[in-house]
Amino acid sequence: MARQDEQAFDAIIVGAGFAGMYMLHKLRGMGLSARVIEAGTGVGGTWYWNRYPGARVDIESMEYSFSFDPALEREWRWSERYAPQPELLRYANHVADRYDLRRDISFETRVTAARFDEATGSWAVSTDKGNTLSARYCIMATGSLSTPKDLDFEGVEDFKGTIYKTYEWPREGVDFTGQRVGIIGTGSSGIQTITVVAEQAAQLTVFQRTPNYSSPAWNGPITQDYYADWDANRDTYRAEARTQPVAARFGITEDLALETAPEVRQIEFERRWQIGGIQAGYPYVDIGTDRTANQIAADFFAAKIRETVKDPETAAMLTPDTAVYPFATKRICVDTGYYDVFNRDTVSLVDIRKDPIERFTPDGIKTATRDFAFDAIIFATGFDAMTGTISKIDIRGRGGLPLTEKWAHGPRTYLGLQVAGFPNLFMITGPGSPSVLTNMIMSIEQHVEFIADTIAHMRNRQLSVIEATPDAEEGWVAHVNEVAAETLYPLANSWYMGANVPGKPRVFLPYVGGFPLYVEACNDVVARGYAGFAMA
Ligand code: NA7
Repeated sequence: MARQDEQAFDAIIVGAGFAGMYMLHKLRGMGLSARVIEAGTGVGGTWYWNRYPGARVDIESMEYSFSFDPALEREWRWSERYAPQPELLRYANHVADRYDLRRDISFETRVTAARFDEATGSWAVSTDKGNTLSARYCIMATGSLSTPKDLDFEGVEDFKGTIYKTYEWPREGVDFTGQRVGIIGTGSSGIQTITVVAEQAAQLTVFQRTPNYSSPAWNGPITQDYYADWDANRDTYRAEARTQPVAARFGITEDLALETAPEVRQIEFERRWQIGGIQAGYPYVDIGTDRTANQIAADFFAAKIRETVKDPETAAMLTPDTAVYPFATKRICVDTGYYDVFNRDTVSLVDIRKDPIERFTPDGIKTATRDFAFDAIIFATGFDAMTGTISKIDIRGRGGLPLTEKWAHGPRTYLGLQVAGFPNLFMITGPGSPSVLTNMIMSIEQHVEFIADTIAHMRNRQLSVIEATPDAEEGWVAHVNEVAAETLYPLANSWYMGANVPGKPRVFLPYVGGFPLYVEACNDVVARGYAGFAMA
């Protein structure tokens, strides 16, 4: 009997990254029992798994930290403007310690299935340890980029050297000194890895399928003055972040590139480049919606690449083609000396659209025209984003309907929080919410607080089942698509579109309306008595 009681909770939370940790803290504060199930041996999610060299956050550290507790914010001091992965992991551990979270987290346990029991209105959650827990609420805090893509190259197993994956990097680190290294992938993970490995390797060969836009981080230590300013203006800065589409202080205005004189534009682009980071790509709103405005931004970035990379042919290869994807329709990377790396004699770039990888060999990689010999090959090939992890769990809703079946043509959600037919199941930063287009920490906080408030609302009214209505879901999906169609985003074969995973439906996954509009929509739903949710 006692054992059974131990297995029944108010909520099961899947994942102990920032979302899962804050959700646990919040529910506990309401006097609810919750258990977090986490596959890793520790907390931290993304920052637990992605330990590759050079891994760091691309939103400024102070903004990429919890705002829910000003005391936590005051006592934690980041060392760098863009914190490196080990420090982000220390922060995650600090949060776990500070709020004594670990006692309610089961580590090294993976959730394999979750079934809704219509008779009891609760979820049965099974794990790879062979046990099944039951809970009123099942909350997916599974992260947006947490399932790596399959390695789709022939002959990988033949390679006699060592294969590394950015998302499963050895904890002890790797020293590439004297080695011949190949790397596949030039997204954010690849770019960050390349800049560090280039300093060690005897030879580094970068296999690029699609070049990315990258802006300089101008990373460096955070000064005492910075902290004095932040401490004095903290409330203003946090409030300002919430007014921005990306939920970070990017200084995004309503200005249009097409209505601004070229010389004024140039000054503004240059000013932003000198500040650095993702915001460098967002001086004008029409860059995201108008081809001509978009090209202006692309041209500015292209000129920066040409200025930095000495070999014109390499510079051209590193420059994205807006006919392939418009500027910033793939997430802009933030780097420390990326383009400069290609001025080293020891670094070379292979355009695998022109010279495709045919297969891996015992010695390395064979492309259509060349054989490369390597001691190590690094995969930085990305993730089955936003739906990959949720879809790997056998989730069944009303009538035993599998979520994967419901989502066969792409995810359908209400507000990115719930799915019709799957009562009491919540997603934190799920598909259909701003999530990956924003400062994740802010979006996580907003979702956790929405879910907690919703559960409190239900408890106060002695309600125990909440479910998005099919109409509300239909309306939200249509709205998500409409807003995306007004932008250039759908033109790119990006992971936002599911286009990086063969066979995945081509649907724009996040909500591009921006954080403030989204928050307004959520607040409006609450003000209208949780419109679009059926409660019983
Ligand atoms: P990304 O951004 O998806 O980058 C993956 C990279 O790997 C990208 O350059 C891909 O080229 C390349 N790739 C993927 N599959 C292949 C194959 N089969 N052959 C050659 N090249 C391939 O993932 P990241 O981990 O770098 O970053 C994800 C997010 O994390 C990032 O946006 C930040 O938000 C943090 P492609 O562009 O598909 O042609």
